Amino acid sequence: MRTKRFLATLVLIGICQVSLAAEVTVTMANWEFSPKVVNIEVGDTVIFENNDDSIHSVIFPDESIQSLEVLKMEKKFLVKFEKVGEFPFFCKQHKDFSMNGKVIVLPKK
Ligand SMILES: [Cu+2]
Repeated sequence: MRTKRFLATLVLIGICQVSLAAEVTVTMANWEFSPKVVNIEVGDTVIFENNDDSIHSVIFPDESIQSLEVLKMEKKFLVKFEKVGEFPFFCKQHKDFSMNGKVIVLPKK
């Protein structure tokens, strides 16, 4: 029974990967991004979610990627990635506290 369920899950994951663009959530808490490194494919969306008790920001030095100067508490910021590459980002308010991360966008399988 367990094995069957496991196999069914694998099949479902396989189907999702070929048909759907994914969404990955990066939370902001305790002045850290989590996860710090996000691996996605072209067309996927990263949702930055501020779960902290202070404001943050999401700044991509690469100007072709949309940044957000102020992300208020309990708010979300969505960025869809349309090209392959590595895109570092940081929080402007807390960059001196190593509040940063990176999105790695791979070609679609
Ligand atoms: Cu911050």
